[in-house]
Amino acid sequence: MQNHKTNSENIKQEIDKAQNILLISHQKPDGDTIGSNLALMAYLKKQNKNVSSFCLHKLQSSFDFLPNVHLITDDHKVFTKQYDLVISLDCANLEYAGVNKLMTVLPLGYKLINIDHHITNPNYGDINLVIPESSSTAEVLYRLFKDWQVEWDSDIATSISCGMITDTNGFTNAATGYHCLYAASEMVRQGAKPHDIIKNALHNIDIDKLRIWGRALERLKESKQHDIVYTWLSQADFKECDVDENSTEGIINFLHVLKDAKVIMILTEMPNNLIKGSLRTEANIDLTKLAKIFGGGGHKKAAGFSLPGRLVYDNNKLRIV
Ligand SMILES: [Mn+2]
Repeated sequence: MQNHKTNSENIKQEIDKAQNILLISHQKPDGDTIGSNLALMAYLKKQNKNVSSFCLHKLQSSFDFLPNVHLITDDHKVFTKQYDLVISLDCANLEYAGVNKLMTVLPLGYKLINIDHHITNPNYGDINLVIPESSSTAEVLYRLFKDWQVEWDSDIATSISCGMITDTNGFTNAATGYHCLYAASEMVRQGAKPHDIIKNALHNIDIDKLRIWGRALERLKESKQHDIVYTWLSQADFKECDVDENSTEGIINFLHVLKDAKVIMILTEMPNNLIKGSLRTEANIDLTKLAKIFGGGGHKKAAGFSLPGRLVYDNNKLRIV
């Protein structure tokens, strides 16, 4: 069991001592890992620290509205420099973050601080602040900043809000608790504009993408026997709608609007003769057990797997061949 207050003080002490600091966001970045990174960067810059900030993948343009987002780089060279501190944000582990190999290049002598909210986080840092009850890493950071009595500004408030809003899907998922909403209201007081953040970071789907969502929606099938609602998308769909497989992100979260669906599944044909399965539930079911049958894994409420093959639908039946 971590003592948050002690960890919070330890982190503050390490930051006070450090001059050169590297911040790390996870690959395939979302609004939480980016918002947390930028909020901490803004604070560190105010303390006159030299800050480098890394994410393996280029950021989507939907994050362009965030203050100083251009300072996050995907240039591997940042790993050749000497740091006093390396701080990972929203990274359940370093492999998931996409940096485990790059970290081996880092000159030794740094301390690793791990700030996160994933329950699966194995506390891989020298100092760990992992709060699974938090809606987002941004909310963990909010608590830190409260402990440190940080002077808020609208840039910090916007970045923290972005993390909380995106990880709770606009304050709609089960992680949206009292602490999250309290923090969110204070961030609005400090200059964050929730409507702008939602508009930029969540309501940003273009027409081609929505068309492929439409295909997935019109094919929805229900298996009463297995308590599952499912749909699928083929390579032909992606070609015809002129989008790639990433455009399916978001469909499965949208399907939470379904009444009485215990398990939701989307099967997606990938280009390399693989079929990707995504599973979600809001019921008290452990989806990792289902995913494991197909060699996959994940979280209780969100899991996935990959299978070789192609999807064929005929005679009202979906088959993998
Ligand atoms: Mn997160």
